[in-house]
Amino acid sequence: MAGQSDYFDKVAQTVVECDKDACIRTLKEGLDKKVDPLEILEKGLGKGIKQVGDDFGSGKCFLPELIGAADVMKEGVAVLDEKIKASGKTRQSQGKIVIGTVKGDIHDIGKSVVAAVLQANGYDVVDLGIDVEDATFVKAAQEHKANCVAMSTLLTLTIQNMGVVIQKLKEAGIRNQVKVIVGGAPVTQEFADGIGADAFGHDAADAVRKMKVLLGR
Ligand code: B1M
Repeated sequence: MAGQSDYFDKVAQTVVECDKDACIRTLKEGLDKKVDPLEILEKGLGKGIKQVGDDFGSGKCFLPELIGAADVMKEGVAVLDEKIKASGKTRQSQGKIVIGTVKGDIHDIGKSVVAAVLQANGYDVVDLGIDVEDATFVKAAQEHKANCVAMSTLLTLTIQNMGVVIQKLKEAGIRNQVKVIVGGAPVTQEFADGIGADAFGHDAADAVRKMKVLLGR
């Protein structure tokens, strides 16, 4: 598609303006022209929501705008999600992952993107949702015989809950049976090392790269 960067800017602008109809219309235009859905997500929708987040952080916009933009982003992700999942070529399962946003945190867009991209890459993904209790991660890992527990958070306030889950996995005696990967805006490699996680994913594509190394497949 000619002028892809203009196209991504146009997608981003629909999020900034909280214009759901324009967003869906613009996404469909791109998909019809075979623009990569993951690129639309990261360079278009992602850019728009980041702009709104920065404006919110600096007091240029307020919670209603943040909520409105997040709604548009979610609708947009749902349109792209199907295409991203369908792009998975692998049939044989590469492993089972339970994923969720940790207790106290209701941000679900990034976690859902990571889940969709892992699924597209052949992993069986059990999405526990948002505000997930520590014990729920442990129970789900046991019930689903998961190979990996994946945790997301966007809040500095809740980041420590990732370490708590790792502690609970140890107490349940299953820490050596499951790998742990963590990610989300405030999470760093240093933090992941500090709490004893096996890996840190910078973004969805990085999460897949790390997962391949972790599960050796
Ligand atoms: Co909130 N919010 N928010 N928010 N929000 C942030 C995170 C914030 C940085 C905004 C700001 O102040 N500039 C700030 C956090 C500050 C901090 O703690 N450091 C913040 C705040 C303060 C809050 C509230 C407390 C606001 C309030 O109520 N006063 C509140 C939280 C309530 C709670 O959770 N208890 C709140 C609420 C909300 C909304 C509900 C309005 C909405 C979320 C809607 C939803 O998710 N359904 C929202 C949004 C949209 C944002 C921003 C603008 C965007 C987040 C997003 O969806 N990004 C965000 C600012 C920002 O990020 N610039 C902000 C797009 C998404 C694709 O990216 O989630 O980063 P992201 O995921 C990426 C990577 O991080 C990574 O891969 C993903 C794909 O590339 N990744 C992983 C994520 N998880 C991973 C896991 C992995 C690997 C990679 O392995 C397991």
